[in-house]
Amino acid sequence: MKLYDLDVSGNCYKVRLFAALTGIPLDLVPVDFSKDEQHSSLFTDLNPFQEVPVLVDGETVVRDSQAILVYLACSLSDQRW
Ligand SMILES: N[C@@H](CCC(=O)N[C@@H](CS)C(=O)NCC(=O)O)C(=O)O
Repeated sequence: MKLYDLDVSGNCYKVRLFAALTGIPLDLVPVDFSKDEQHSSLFTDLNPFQEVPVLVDGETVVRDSQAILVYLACSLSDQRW
């Protein structure tokens, strides 16, 4: 799973923390806000809200930290939503 991430973001941090505590490996993809990457067309295609975090798991894209936490929790018990 890929996490589009900003290191100083609390919303990203809670996702990284949950994944670390539960042993879910994440490939971190830094989004460089100093270069305005969150507004680039590449990132906007992924998340029209132009915000991090974004989780990509195959075809599934989750665009909100709370939703990502639920998604990861469900993946632990193999539930699908
Ligand atoms: N509801 C969103 C809010 C995410 C959010 O506010 N992300 C901030 C960073 S913490 C962001 O990407 N802001 C975009 C900007 O400042 O251009 C979530 O919890 O995932």
